[in-house]
Amino acid sequence: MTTILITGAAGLVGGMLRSRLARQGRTLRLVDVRPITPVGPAEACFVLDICGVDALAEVCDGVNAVVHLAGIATEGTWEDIARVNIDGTRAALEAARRAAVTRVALASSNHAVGFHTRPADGSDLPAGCPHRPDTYYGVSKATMEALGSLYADRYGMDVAALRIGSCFPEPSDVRGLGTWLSPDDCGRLVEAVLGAPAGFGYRQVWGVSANTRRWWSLAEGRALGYEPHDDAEQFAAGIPADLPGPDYANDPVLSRVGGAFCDFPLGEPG
Ligand code: 15L
Repeated sequence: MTTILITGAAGLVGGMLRSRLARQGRTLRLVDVRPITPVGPAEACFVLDICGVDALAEVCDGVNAVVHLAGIATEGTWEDIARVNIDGTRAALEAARRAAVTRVALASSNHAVGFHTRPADGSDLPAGCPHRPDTYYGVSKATMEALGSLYADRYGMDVAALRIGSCFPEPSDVRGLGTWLSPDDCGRLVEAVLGAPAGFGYRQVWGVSANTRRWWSLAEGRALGYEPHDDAEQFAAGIPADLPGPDYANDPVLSRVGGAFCDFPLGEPG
């Protein structure tokens, strides 16, 4: 893959991915509403509204894959979420299609399925579990997945929806010890999607590291070639709330996929 377009490249995950997707002979096209400076020698920045399909399709010309990260990253008003996250995802997929780009990675979120709880038998929650969004934000990610499935079925595109957990430099709380996606594993996951053999259609995978306390399945990611290396447990000693021992079955934050998002007031920007 020699030319990759990243939408929302000025955001947190975009910033972590740029260096991790850099390869000899590869160019990154960085799209955002905010200008990005500085850019590297193998990067080009395009300041665009994510809902502008025509301009986006022009920037997609000659691209091998789109990594769609653009969007509001937490709860917001319905109007904002609908425009930026839902219209924006439709625009990214439609622009890719018009430019004959056949591979797209979508930054979905655990909040598309936030009301699922830990399986009582201790098994991993599959990435194919039905939508149970916890917020308007979660609805936008469920819709993102539906749009990805639509474009894969209609146009034969390969679209992977990455149900990202907590992608930060380090986990910050007990929940994060299970839900963390390390920046390096995030790079590995996207690279796996870019390198998977053509024709995989639509896939949903969890974006999570090989955490000791993980309870989301890695099977679907591994089937695409993702092999995580990191484990949040290395940070456990620095997380004080880990004492005297978390109640994973009953604590409302720890027992549900979406944690505290399940109790966020709907439509109130976080
Ligand atoms: C998300 O989808 C958010 O974008 C991120 O900020 C975190 O809150 C994360 O989920 C999480 O669940 O930890």
